Amino acid sequence: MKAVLILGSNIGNRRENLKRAEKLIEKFCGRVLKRSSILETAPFGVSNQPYFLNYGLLIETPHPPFELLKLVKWIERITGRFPTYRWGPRVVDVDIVLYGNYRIGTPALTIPHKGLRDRDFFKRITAELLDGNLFFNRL
Ligand code: PH2
Ligand code: MG
Ligand code: MG
Repeated sequence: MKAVLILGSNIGNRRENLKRAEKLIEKFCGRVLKRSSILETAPFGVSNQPYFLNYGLLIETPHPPFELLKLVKWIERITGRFPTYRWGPRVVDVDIVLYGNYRIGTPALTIPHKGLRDRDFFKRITAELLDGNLFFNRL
C-alpha cells in the first residue's frame, strides 16, 4: 500500500536526525518512492520552541496501518526521541498522514492525519508528493 509520512525535527542537528530516520524508514517500513522538499516551519501548537524542519515521504509499504505505526514509533525512539509534552520539541517525529484511501479514527491513530486540515505545511508537503492532490485518487 502507498502511504504518506511527514517527518519533523526541532532539536539538535535537524537534518542529520531526519536523514537517520529516513534510512530506518527505508530499511524497515518500505521503499521510498518520492521525497518532498524540506521546509523550515514555525512551531505549531506551542510557539515558544525552535523552528522545525519538515518534509514528507511517499512510500510503498507491506505493513498494515497499526504495524506501520508501531514501526515509526520505534524509529522515533531509536533516533533519540525522548518524551516531552503534546506539541512539544522533538528529535524526530514521524506522522502517518495517509494510508491508501483508508479512514481510521482511533485514539492511537487517525488517518487522514488531522494536520492535513489545520497545518499548512502538511497540505503543501502532501500536495507536492501527490502531484497537487491532497488525497490518493479514488479508483
Ligand atoms: N510537530 C508537532 C508540534 N508542532 N510544528 C511544526 N512546525 N512542525 C511539526 O512537525 C510539529 C509542530 C508535534 O508533532
Ligand atoms: Mg507531528
Ligand atoms: Mg507524531
